[in-house]
Amino acid sequence: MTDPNDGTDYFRILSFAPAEDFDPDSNPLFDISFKTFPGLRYELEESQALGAFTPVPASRVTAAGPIRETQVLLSPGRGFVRARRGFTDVRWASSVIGFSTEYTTGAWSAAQALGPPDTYPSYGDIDSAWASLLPDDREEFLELGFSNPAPISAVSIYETFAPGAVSKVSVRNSQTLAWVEVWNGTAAAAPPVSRIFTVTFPETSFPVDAVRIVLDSPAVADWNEIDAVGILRVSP
Ligand SMILES: [Ca+2]
Ligand SMILES: [Ca+2]
Repeated sequence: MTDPNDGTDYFRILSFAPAEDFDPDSNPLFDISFKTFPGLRYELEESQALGAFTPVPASRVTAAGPIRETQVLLSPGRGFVRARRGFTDVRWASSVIGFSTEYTTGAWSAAQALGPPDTYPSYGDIDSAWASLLPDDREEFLELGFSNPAPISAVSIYETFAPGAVSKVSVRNSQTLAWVEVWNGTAAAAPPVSRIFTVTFPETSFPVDAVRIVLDSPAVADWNEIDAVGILRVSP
């Protein structure tokens, strides 16, 4: 997991080297490996000298996977390449559709999971995050709506107290209102710090207007609190 709010931690060039058949004039081909947060857009730029970079045409860049093994073919005579980061939009939940329980209708209510994070990166039993009524009573769930339905490929869950209980994530097709499970896993207590738990999956073929998060609350002691939920589209 990587933290999109931490500017030092989500875009790392792991290696950068001329490709095997590199030639500065006839084949200025570089192998680049870097790691990005899902949803992060990156652009490669080239220049003849440091200072005047122009974008490398997308047709000359290949990339795959969360750790991207990229090959970039520079224009002849261009000796420098750099990567620039940018975001796809993270969209925050805008309405509560349903929930299993909530601690109160105000503090720790389901509505506390709407909008951008306002608890994270703080950690603790803080009332600006959703908490269930009881700490370890039952399987809990939260259903949140998003405006402007669009295909997505990642859901980021901001867990700000007793993380690790998420056991299932589903998304809703805005056209059919059918729920589709996109991730499941085994709940297990995570270290007691706030975290952004991001699940990624192949981009949906349909626009998404809601996310359902299931928590195996009994499996992770204490209130498993969620501050915010974002949806993203991996790029490019
Ligand atoms: Ca619990
Ligand atoms: Ca919140």
